[in-house]
Amino acid sequence: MRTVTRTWLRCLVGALCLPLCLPFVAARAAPLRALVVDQRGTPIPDAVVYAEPVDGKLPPPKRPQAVIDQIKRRFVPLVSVVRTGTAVTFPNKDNIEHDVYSFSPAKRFELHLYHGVPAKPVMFDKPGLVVMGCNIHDQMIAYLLVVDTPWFAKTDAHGEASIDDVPPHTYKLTVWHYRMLDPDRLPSRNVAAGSGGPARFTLQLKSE
Ligand SMILES: [Cu+2]
Repeated sequence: MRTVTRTWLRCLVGALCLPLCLPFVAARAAPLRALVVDQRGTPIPDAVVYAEPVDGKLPPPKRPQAVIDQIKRRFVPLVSVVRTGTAVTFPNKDNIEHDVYSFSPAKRFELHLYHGVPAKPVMFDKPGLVVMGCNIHDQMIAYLLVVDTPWFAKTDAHGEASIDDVPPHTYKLTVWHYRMLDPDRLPSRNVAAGSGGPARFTLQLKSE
């Protein structure tokens, strides 16, 4: 009798849990992929690809943080992408001082001559492009694209980017590169997550 009751209870629990679990199974994450080439068909590294859900539903931010180093009088990496509201730290790993600044409308700031890690990170609270330099070393430049989504990636040496673990949905995929001829008109396309092959984008680039 006890065994029968236990089996019956298990069935009941299973029947109750199944509908509760289904949404989680259905909401399994899928990748979004892109291939970015220039006007000659050459794959482009360091292009930013970001995905905004077409219904505008975004997960709440989790106090995102990022790091942009200064190594051998260069910013590393040259190109970064972060979600709006990200705190970025700028460690100086050289044994000379740097003075990091930006005049970009999305974020004006200056970290006066310093060594090591600045005490406070810089908060990037507006979307847009932030171009950074060093007041001492003119050749130093870095690009930070601030976007209103947590789903983004950069293309690798093969021009490929994969935005992993996005909930299954349709997204507006947008592409940006720091050498784009027309940065005011970013190419974009609606793509369903997990829909197979990469979305191909051709960018018109300035020569280096
Ligand atoms: Cu410098």
